[in-house]
Amino acid sequence: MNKASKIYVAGHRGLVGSAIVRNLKDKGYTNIIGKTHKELDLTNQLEVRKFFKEEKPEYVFLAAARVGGINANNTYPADFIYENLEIQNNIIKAAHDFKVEKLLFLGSSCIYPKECKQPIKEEYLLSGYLESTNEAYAIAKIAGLKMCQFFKRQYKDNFISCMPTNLYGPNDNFNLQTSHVMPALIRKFYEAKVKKLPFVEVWGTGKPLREFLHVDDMADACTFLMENYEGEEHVNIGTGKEISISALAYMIKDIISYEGEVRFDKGKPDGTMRKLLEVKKLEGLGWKYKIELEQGIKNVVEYILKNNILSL
Ligand code: GFB
Repeated sequence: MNKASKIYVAGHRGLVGSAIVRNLKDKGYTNIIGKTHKELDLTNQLEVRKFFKEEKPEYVFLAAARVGGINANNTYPADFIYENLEIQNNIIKAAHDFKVEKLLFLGSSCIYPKECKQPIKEEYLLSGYLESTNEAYAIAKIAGLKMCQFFKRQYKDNFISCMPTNLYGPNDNFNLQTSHVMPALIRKFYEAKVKKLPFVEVWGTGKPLREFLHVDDMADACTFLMENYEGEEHVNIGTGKEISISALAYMIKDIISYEGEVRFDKGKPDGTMRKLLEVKKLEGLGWKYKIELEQGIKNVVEYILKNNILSL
């Protein structure tokens, strides 16, 4: 990839895609293209083919996806499997037909089995049953990474995949019904502080462990892989560190200086109890995360206040 290469970031306005665009610009890449959902419906095969034929991108970051937290995944499994398969099938096949130099497909750590040995090595994929709350999304993502592998194997396409852990950062979804835990808890604690509410409700038992990576680190790893990795196997992206949902809640409570109570709603699902990625492969290639969790959360809080994201 050289600095003038034409790079298409699919999903350039989302949490992940927007971070990749920022990272590419910071590194001096000048020819980055993106299309909004209105301009290009990625579930429409004809539109996607027309776009690739006309624009002829040389590099593709496939960061467009239907995503959401545990509740959204659990409530809309048909939409999650269908839309994600459509988006990735259309882009990967068009990238093949219109001779894209290299493509990076982004998945998620939920592709691994529910009862997986920890920390999770890349090779543990498909070694057991999936977590039911996000099975639809995980199956679509597994299909995407396998598709990249098989196009590489059969046609020698330079298509690679990475599997980031739970992400957070600017441009996240702060809708409490569909978001992931990090933006949800930041919103809940902030609202509770402003509205002087007596308690904040945290879903589940608080016992599940999660690994969180700031999206700017993830984007840096994606550019790094695009520049340096050509293997058939996908690569985990994470910190190698985990925290319980309960400890995360108290960390956010402290950062926001909320004085009320924390309550756990055990009627809500915990999801998988643990999904810590092993990141030795990525570290062996020469990349490591930089942003520590507490600092990353402070950055997000600053960002929402500065941009009035929650508009309370
Ligand atoms: O981030 P999250 O929605 O998704 O939830 P997953 C993580 C944990 O936080 C679960 C708990 O144990 C939730 O029950 N939690 C506590 C909350 N309070 C809240 C809250 O207010 N909102 C939310 N959303 N959670 C997703 C998958 O799994 O992770 C996707 O569904 C994807 O497929 C993504 O892989 C990265 O970590 O459980």
